[in-house]
Amino acid sequence: MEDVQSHFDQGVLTLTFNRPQTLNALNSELLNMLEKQLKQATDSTVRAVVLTGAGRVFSSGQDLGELKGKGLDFQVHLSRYNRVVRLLSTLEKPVLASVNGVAAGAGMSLALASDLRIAGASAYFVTAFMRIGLVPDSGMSYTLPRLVGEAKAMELLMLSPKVSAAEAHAMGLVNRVVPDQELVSQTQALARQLATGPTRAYGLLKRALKKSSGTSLDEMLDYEAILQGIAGKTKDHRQALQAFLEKRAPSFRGC
Ligand code: T3D
Repeated sequence: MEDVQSHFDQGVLTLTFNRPQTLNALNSELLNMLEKQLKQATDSTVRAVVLTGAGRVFSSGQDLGELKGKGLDFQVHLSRYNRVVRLLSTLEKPVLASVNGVAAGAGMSLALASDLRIAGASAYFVTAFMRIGLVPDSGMSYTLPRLVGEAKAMELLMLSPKVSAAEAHAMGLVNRVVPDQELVSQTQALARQLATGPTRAYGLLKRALKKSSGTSLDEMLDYEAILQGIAGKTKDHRQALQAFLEKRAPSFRGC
């Protein structure tokens, strides 16, 4: 069985971490495969990506057996995570993390590097790094404070508490919490909604929000104008405008 299962349907590419015997712990092979799948997700037929986990959890984070067993070179190993996180962040289409069970350590990092998070009601998050004497990596020291604020991020990273789906929702860590038995159907419904949206504009939106966190309003106004110049030339924009004027629903094609 593949460490990352891939399923494509109606514009939605679903990538499922598939090492359930270790609670989908992330090892080198899985990360290499994930990187390959995410590169393929740049294909224009893919208009939304879902990340999820097989079995009872999303991911337990770094495979601790691999960490101990092989005496991994941290720099080499982290570069695998970093390539994956950069791909998630720069992929110009929506990425949705569907969190079942638990997202721990670098598993949580991958959920946070996604654009939206939907969680089952019994799911929980645990930063986990400090529990094994490591600092946050795979982007978590960047994404977590931006989602929940610096004080809360410090608490979650220092103390590594279990954060329930409801708590995660209240602090802005997840966008939606749904009954466990509806997680798959509601994830796919949301992903299909995104896959029928204005893909180019979503990609530009990602660029805008990424840039906004490290820039001034003045610079952002100029950058918005550049992005709008691109969005304004898309077929999706032109037909949506026409649809509005004709009082009908737009039909986006992602170009
Ligand atoms: O190079 C680098 O930079 C390293 C990068 C590090 C980034 C990180 O991700 S650091 C954080 C690593 N993750 C953890 O520390 C979490 C470890 N796991 C847990 O704390 C717990 O397993 C969970 C809270 C996730 C779930 O608990 P529970 O009670 O539901 O399950 P369990 O019984 O603990 O685990 C079930 C099995 O999965 C068990 O194996 P067994 O006994 O049935 O054969 C357990 O050993 C295995 N497992 C769970 N997590 C991992 C794992 N095996 C390998 N790696 C894991 N991360």
